[in-house]
Amino acid sequence: MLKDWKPEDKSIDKATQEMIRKAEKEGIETAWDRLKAQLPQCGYGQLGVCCRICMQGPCRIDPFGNGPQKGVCGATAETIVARNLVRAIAAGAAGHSDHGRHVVLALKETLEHGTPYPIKDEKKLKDVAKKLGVPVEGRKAEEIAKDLVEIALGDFSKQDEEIIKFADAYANKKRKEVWKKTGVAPRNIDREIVESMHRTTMGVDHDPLSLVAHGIKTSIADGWGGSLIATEFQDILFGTPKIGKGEANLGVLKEDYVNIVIHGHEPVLSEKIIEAAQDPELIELAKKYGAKGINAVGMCCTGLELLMRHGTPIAGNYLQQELAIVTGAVEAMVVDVQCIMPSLVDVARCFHTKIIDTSSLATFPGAVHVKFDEMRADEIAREIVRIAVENFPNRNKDKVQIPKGKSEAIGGFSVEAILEALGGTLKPLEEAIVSGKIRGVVGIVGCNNAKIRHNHNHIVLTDELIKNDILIIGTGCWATACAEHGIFLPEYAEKAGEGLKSVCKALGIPPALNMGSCVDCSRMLVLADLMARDLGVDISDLPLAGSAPEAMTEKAVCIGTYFVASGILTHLGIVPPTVGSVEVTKLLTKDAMNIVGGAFYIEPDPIKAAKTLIDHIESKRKALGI
Ligand code: CUV
Ligand code: SF4
Repeated sequence: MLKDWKPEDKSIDKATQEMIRKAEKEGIETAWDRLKAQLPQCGYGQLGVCCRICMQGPCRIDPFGNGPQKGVCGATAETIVARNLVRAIAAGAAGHSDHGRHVVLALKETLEHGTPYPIKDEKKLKDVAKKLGVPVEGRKAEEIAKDLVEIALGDFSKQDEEIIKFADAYANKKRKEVWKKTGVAPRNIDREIVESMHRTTMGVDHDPLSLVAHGIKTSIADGWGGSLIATEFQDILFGTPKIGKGEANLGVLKEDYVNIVIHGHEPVLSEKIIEAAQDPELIELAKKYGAKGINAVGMCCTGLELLMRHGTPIAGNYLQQELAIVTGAVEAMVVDVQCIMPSLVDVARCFHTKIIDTSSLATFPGAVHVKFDEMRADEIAREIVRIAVENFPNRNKDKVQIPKGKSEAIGGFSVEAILEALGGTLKPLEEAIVSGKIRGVVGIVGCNNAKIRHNHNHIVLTDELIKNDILIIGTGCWATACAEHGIFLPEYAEKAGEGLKSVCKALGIPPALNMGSCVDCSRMLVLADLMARDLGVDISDLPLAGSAPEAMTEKAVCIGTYFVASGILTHLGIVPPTVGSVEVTKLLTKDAMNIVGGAFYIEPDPIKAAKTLIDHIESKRKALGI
């Protein structure tokens, strides 16, 4: 099937296709080539029935019933699939939550030793404090912040059996009751992740039900804990996003400028790099080397953080990272953690591009290592930008080809910005939903996946839903995809159904709203929770659904799971490695609905998926009597 795998079949985006063609012509290997080399992929792995947890393995279960039905220890397909799933959730939760911890520690450093990260958003600080019951009247920002740091770190370390403080403060009562009744209220973010590893190590938990339940608990610790903490503390330190303009796609790279691409996840790094890129001294230096200036742009989730807060251009999403280098115009790609292909170093070798790794926990062999340290953030950021600038004379002009493709995009839809746009309450939105102008809301998240035509599912699903008067909110690589395809423009409302179109026109907003990076999926939870409180119902009663149409990472598995745990039907556009167990599949796609009010729904075809999500939303409306 992939013998004739053309650039047009790999991505729906013209700029991306152009760079795939350039890579092919120049013999540069990309993710699609490596996927092709992997085919056919292992059937056992695809079903999730392979176990490597102990050294008696690897064990695998024959899905057709002819070969072995148990591993050496006696584990069945049900146990093996459930264990693999829980480990994926734990890894995803770890990624988001460790990121959250880093932000809290940055604020702690600021309070104790004065880092170059002052508190930028005192209003947000006070809002978060009020939610958590921290007194604010007559207190200095630093005092309030100190209490918040303590509570957040407590959620990573407390040893009692009570629900973590952030989930307790942010989730509505009805939702918390569901969690308590089911025994999935998380007690400590780190502890749930550790317990996931403990339960799934050789010879511990073998019951798919209790395993999946603990996976759900761990995911809640992420969505209503680690990720939420990341978002809230980032807003406090770097400012809460406001509605504003930006640009997206490979075309944001500039031929005559020093191009720096900032790729990864944690704004603690990217915030400082874009500051340093505006340093007059470094701009002078760039000019001395014959460039017109410095062009710092984002990539993947850290790019979304910058786009949300500063309108910084974003060069692309996950599957475009290698292609940014293929333009031949990138002086440096600066990376920290998560979703960064180790192959970047190989692609960079075909050009003058320097890959600079900065996180003490992520080293890329062959990269330049400039490890980041909050205390010396300004100095290190300048050093990184200087490396890029000094690399400009090494650029080979003959190898440069920057695709024209880019689009403008409105973003910055934090919950606060949405409320402000609506005049302080969600009422106008809720009224539009009750009146039926907007039928419901779908939150779309997550990744690209080399197995899925790049951006295809994101765009087709979004188009189909807005046509049916469903407002879309979302984050991650979905957001970049929409930004690239012009969906985040108010005029795109023309493509929406009559009802949604009229609401968008009245408010001057696009029919799909960019809420930020992956950790900002917590913003969607907060929004859904606010709506539930206003209407006096639980999140599971609302006409909502979720989707990860091009899911790829373990983080996406975790996000999907906490959407389900929050009472939301969640679509997956790729068949997850859980289908090797009938029981686990039934648990996730059916039984969960009766237990937590949400479930997974698997459908690779985005048009079919849209239909099911619409039907689900209509059934929720009916139950609400609207
Ligand atoms: Ni954190 S997790 S591929 S960059 S959204 Fe994009 Fe987003 Fe998935 Fe990664
Ligand atoms: Fe095999 Fe059991 Fe060891 Fe897994 S834990 S590798 S199924 S013996």
